[in-house]
Amino acid sequence: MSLGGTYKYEVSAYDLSSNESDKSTSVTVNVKDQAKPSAPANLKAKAVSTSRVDLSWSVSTDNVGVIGYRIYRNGSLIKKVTGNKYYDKAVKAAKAYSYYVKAYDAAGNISNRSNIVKVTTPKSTTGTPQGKLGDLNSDGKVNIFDLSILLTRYKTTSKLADLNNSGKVDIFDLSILLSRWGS
Ligand SMILES: [Ca+2]
Ligand SMILES: [Ca+2]
Ligand SMILES: [Ca+2]
Repeated sequence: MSLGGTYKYEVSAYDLSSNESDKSTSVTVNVKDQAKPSAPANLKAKAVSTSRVDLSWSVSTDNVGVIGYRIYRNGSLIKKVTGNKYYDKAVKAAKAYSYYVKAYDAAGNISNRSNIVKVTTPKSTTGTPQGKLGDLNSDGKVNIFDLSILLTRYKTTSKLADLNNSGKVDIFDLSILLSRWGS
């Protein structure tokens, strides 16, 4: 018997002439669900940003019913969920992570683990200038137009042309722009 639940048994006896006896008093037996769910399959992980990995998998089956899933990151349980997806927002940029998932039922039986997936989050772009250094008009190239913009801001505190973040636009910024000329 693999199904968990409560079962009631009664016993009666027959003789050779098929006379049936009175039934015995009934006996009720609680059978604990001891069958674990199937392992979740097709686990997929995708790093959608520097701080988020999206997980999804195929649902497990169980003789009684799957209650939820346990999610493991780098071998440690990080979360229990009821559905078959999870967005891990506690990851850091430029790090490698491995994940697997296990299903569990109401009786506390835990499945074997799913396939293991490995994912690396992208590098953080925080703190670096948007676009190409020296491309002040953001047209994809460093050329005369950017030089013109820099020169109109020369000796000012314009952040746009202060390529080395020194607080003012001067010969050093001009030098950086010229070194990137044509790129
Ligand atoms: Ca079960
Ligand atoms: Ca430009
Ligand atoms: Ca500067």
